[in-house]
Order: sequence, then C-alpha cells, then structure tokens
Amino acid sequence: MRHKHTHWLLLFALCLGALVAEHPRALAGEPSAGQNPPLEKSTAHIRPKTKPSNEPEPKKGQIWTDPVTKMEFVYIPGGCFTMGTPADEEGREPDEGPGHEVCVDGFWMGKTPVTNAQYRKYDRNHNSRTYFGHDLNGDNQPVVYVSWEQAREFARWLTRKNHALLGDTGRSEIAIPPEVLQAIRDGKDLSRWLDRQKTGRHSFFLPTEAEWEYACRAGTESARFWGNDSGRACGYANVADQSASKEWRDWRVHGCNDGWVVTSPAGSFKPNPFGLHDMLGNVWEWCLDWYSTKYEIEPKQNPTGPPLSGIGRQVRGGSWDNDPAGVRCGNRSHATPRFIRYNIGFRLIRTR
Ligand SMILES: [Ca+2]
Ligand SMILES: [Ca+2]
Ligand SMILES: [Ca+2]
Repeated sequence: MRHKHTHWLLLFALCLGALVAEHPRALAGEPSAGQNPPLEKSTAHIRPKTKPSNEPEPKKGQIWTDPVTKMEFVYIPGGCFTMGTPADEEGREPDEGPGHEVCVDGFWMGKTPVTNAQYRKYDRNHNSRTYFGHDLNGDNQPVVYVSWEQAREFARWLTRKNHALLGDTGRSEIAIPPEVLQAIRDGKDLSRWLDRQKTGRHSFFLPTEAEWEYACRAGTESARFWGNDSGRACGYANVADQSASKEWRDWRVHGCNDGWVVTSPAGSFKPNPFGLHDMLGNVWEWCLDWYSTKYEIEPKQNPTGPPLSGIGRQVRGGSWDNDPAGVRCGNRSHATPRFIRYNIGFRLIRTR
C-alpha cells in the first residue's frame, strides 16, 4: 500500500515540477527591474547529499571526458566561500550583496562553455550566426543564440545518452519528504532533487548560481580570479578590448588587447585555479536558478535559487562585448528563459 502511495506522490511531484518548469511567466526580452512579485520565504532545503556511490571520491582537477560530445569536465571539490561582492568593489551593483557564506558539494564542470560543434551533436542545424559580419558559428567557438530552455534540453539529452551508454535506466521509487512537497508548492524547480533520488550516474545540469560563482572564484576573493586589475584581463578572458574598439569606437573597453573582436575558440585563454577556461568573458553563461535580488532567503548549503520569480534566469560572467564592470565573478544578470542573443551561451555540470 505504501508503495502505491509513494508512486502517486512521485507522479504528483513530477507533474508539478513539469508545470513549474514549462510555464515560466515571463517569456521574452530583458525584463526591467520591479517586475518581481513578492517571494515567499521557503525554509525547505531540497537538495539532499549525493547518495553514496561505489566510485572513489574524485580528485581536484581530475578530468572526465563525456563519451557523447567529447566535452571535458574537471572535478571541483566541494567547499565554502563568500558569495557576493564587497561594498567597495569597482563596478558593483546592489544585487551583489550582502556577502554571505555558502557551501556547495563537489561537482564536475565543463572546462569550457559548450561549443558549436558539441551543441550540433544534439541539434545539427543550430546556427550561432554572425555579428555585423563577424562569424560566431565556428565549430570551436562557444554556442550562442541558445535559450535557457534549449540549454536545459541539451543537458537532458546528454543525460539520456550517457545513461543509455551505461545501460542505466536511472529509475527508482522514491518517497517525497514533506519539506520537498512544500518546496514544490513554493514553485521550486525540483529537477535536481528528483534526479538525485535515482540510481543513474552521469547526469548533467546547468550549474546553480552558487556553484557557478564558487567555480569562478576558485578560492580567490578578488573581483576577478586573476586579481582586481581589469587591465590584466587579456591574458585570461575574451572581453571588450582594444580589438573590439577598432570596430566599434564608442565601446567602453578594457585597457588591453586580447586579439578577438567577437567570440574566441573555447579555451583560448589561461584557466582559473580550478582549471576552468572562459569563466569570465567570451560568453555569458546560463545558470539553473531564477533571478532574485535577495540573497538572504537562500539556504547556506547548496542553494538552488528562489521560487518562480518571473523575472528571468541567471546569467553570469560577462562576455566578449562587456566592459570591466560586467566581467567580475560576483556580477549577476538575468534574462527570460526563451531569450536568445549573440553573447549568451552555457556550460554544464555533472552531479555524479
Ligand atoms: Ca575581445
Ligand atoms: Ca564565460
Ligand atoms: Ca549586474
């Protein structure tokens, strides 16, 4: 009897989760500030620890190559950091505070943003187009003109492909605790939680905002993972630079030349201390969470963002067309889930 009950709960959760995931209220364009409805306070912590696995704990910096796309993932050990920026950081905006301690479990993260060639394994007709005559569609350039929804579908596709290769259906019965049901009512996207209940390995997601910022900082506390000096960006990131200002004279640019007018091939610049390339610059990267100006409603451990906010999904890290204020690990921005543009791409994480 209990078995059946559990099954219905799972169905209920899946349906609600799907509703929440498939029908975001805001659909197009960059929303303006002030559209955010009041957020209900949710005390639920909906991401339990990863289930014990037979695999040994991976080592920091260990590389794993996805057999489907040949995408390389680097292991990021779990830890705690100060999320948000100090009040005196140059270019800071009010939604970057207060600084607060956040802890995340370990995860694997794409060494670079997903490239056009990797994305075209999933959608062979995808076209990342051009920008005023400059090509964005080369095989090794990061994919752009992909929405948050398309990025999520790519992650689901890659998960299915990997599970199929492993002969792993990833199915199991689960019981849903009351705090999770409450979180569903609060509009949380429970895809991460539901997936954690399964037995399947090699599951892919967009990173949460907290995971993204933790990975960008890689143990550093400065505005950028190489320090505070935006003038040193050109060794580490493809940004709005002197090459770009030759084309577009009115752009505000960094005081250096990185050699690239638009997107550069993924991994062209030096990595951060975790071994990740292009975390800052090249393309903005979609994150899993809804955007909210409020950090303080979040749990400290593995935060997954606010309930459905309608204001948009997080994008992080700045891009090839951003001035120094945009290219900082703590900078936050957002766009609606179906928004596409020449400067937004994504990278994936593997949770187990
Ligand atoms: Ca550039
Ligand atoms: Ca980036
Ligand atoms: Ca911002």
